[in-house]
Amino acid sequence: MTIPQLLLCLSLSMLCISSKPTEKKDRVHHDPQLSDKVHDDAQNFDYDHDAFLGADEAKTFDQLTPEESKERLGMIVDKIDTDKDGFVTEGELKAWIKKAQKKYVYDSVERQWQEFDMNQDGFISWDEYRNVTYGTYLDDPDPDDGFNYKQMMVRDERRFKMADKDGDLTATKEEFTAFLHPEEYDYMKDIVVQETMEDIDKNGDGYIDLEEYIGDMYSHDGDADEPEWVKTEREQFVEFRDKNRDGKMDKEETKDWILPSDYDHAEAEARHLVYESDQNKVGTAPPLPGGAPARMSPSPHPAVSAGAGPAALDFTAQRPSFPQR
Ligand SMILES: *[C@@H]1O[C@H](CO)[C@@H](O)[C@H](O)[C@H]1NC(C)=O
Ligand SMILES: [Ca+2]
Ligand SMILES: [Ca+2]
Ligand SMILES: [Ca+2]
Ligand SMILES: [Ca+2]
Repeated sequence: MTIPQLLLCLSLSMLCISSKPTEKKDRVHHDPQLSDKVHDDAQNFDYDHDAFLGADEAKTFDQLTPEESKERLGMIVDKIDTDKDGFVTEGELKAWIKKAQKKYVYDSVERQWQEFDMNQDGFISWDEYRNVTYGTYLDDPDPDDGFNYKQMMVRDERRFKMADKDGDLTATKEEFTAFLHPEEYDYMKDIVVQETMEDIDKNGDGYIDLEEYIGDMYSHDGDADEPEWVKTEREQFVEFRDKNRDGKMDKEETKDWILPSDYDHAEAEARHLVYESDQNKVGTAPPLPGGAPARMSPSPHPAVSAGAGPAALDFTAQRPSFPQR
């Protein structure tokens, strides 16, 4: 998918949302955006900067003097160049951008970590998590606030055990991240699908039929006529969700729906930045024969000195190499 196609998709999906009279539950897990800015290098490089640094970090760059941002960038380029050969490859760039993209995931785990690691040993045991989350319920197993804590706890325990790769009932930071953000981990995808199916499959037959699918996103509330978007969803179910046309969604079909293999923003952006740096023909090693990876920014940090590297990575000017319009 090209960027214009992507933008078209995005604006179409906005149209859908704004035309919905009732709130629709979104079951689909999307990759987080690299930036909420428009990607148009003819205007500015805000998108590239957000992608490269993460939006928060990019914001702090706006407040730095050119000298300060050069110094900061120098340190960052060092970190991107993981094998320390003085070149930043497309692969290294992609890994870096992915990390920036997932930053909100790691931030949310950091925020919650202290709360659960009661004995501060650097791990979160299932007992710790259960006590913190369900302590009040365990003390008084019969609260009348309408929540089924028992069911929630059983579900959490199942997910915790799935995230706990080595089965010691204790989560490392990585395992706890998989527990809190299972959609980010391949080995957790089955449980994401399972939990979603359990939510929607009201008759418990292990499948999602058309009425269950619609019932999850729309409640009639006595309305005689269904809104247009619900009719569209019915068509979606028949045309796209129920691939083998047996009238219901099985595990695989549900997985395709809620965990679509999205357009890889990180890979596209890495390629774009490398291409951008090749266009400038400054400080770029010629591509090696035999399909060696495209490289950019030979050592020490030419990308950092204003005007001498890929323009998209020049943080020292607002609109680096493009003529003012
Ligand atoms: C959890 O709470 C129970 C009951 O209060 C207590 O006996 C147990 O030691 C607690 N476990 C942890 C890991 O804090
Ligand atoms: Ca602990
Ligand atoms: Ca473990
Ligand atoms: Ca069912
Ligand atoms: Ca089917």
